Amino acid sequence: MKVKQKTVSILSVPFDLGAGRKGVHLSPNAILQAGLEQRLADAGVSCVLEGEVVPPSTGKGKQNTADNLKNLEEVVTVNEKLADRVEAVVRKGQFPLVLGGDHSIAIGTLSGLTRHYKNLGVIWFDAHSDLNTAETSPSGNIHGMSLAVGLGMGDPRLTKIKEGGHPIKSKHVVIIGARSIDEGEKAYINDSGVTCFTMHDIDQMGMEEVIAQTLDLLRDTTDGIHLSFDVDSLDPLEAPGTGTPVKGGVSYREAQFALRLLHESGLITSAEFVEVNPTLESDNATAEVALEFIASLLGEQIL
Ligand code: Z70
Ligand code: MN
Ligand code: MN
Ligand code: MN
Repeated sequence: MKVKQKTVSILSVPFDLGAGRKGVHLSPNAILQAGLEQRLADAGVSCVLEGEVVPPSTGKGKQNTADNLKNLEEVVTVNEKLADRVEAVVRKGQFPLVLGGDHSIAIGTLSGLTRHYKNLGVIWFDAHSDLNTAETSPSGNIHGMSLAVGLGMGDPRLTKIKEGGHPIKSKHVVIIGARSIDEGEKAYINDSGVTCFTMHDIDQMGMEEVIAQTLDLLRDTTDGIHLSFDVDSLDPLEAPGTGTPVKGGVSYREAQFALRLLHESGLITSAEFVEVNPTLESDNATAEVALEFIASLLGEQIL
């Protein structure tokens, strides 16, 4: 049976001030120029372009580095705007598809979603766990803190964006693909009830079982599931255009399999794709990989 799909609303967030390297702001256009709209149309998915969440002008920045929160003001501003936009899309009954930008924009996406979903599940594909706070972060880059903020931890100027939203519970968060986890993050994962399938777990269990266990955990306990997909979860040999590559990642095929299984589950209610940096490669390969995954998640069939 073919279930009528929701209209997909595409929000572009050309923002890179949460990351340590410039260039990831070019990602939304790179993915759109790779042919996203046409691909979705061909797959029978109706979509609307919601345009850009315009980030504040760059240039100031760095003045908050004393708090180990780089570009804090800009991160707060863009995420407040994004949260309102995501909330509006959900209220219209549409499926928010957010194109980052660096992963700090998950702060706004999660904030907007939790104003609607009372028990949001989160699947976080990433080489990292993004569970730092200013106290534990080795870099001060807020893209390494966004999942922590989603869970209510960190500087109040960041966590207040979620005010009015229902708290995300740690037992409803599943990280997949992690292989670079800082000491403070390890302590949190071990104490908190967050589920983390590391690369070792994927090697041992296989991606099919990882996704099955993820969905078993979230299916009956959540009222919506957000997929936050950081392309650095992939092996850098297959997705080199990203700012913080870590070797030994998820293969293209494993990720495709995962995204098709997530589509088949019918449980995913929103998604974001982040950390494609077109300046770090001469072709558009990593944006094209992101496009393939978006198409699979939204139901494109091989045959
Ligand atoms: C490190 C930090 C990170 C993405 C790098 C790295 C975090 N744990 N996230 N690239 N996407 O600085 O917090
Ligand atoms: Mn608001
Ligand atoms: Mn990330
Ligand atoms: Mn990452």
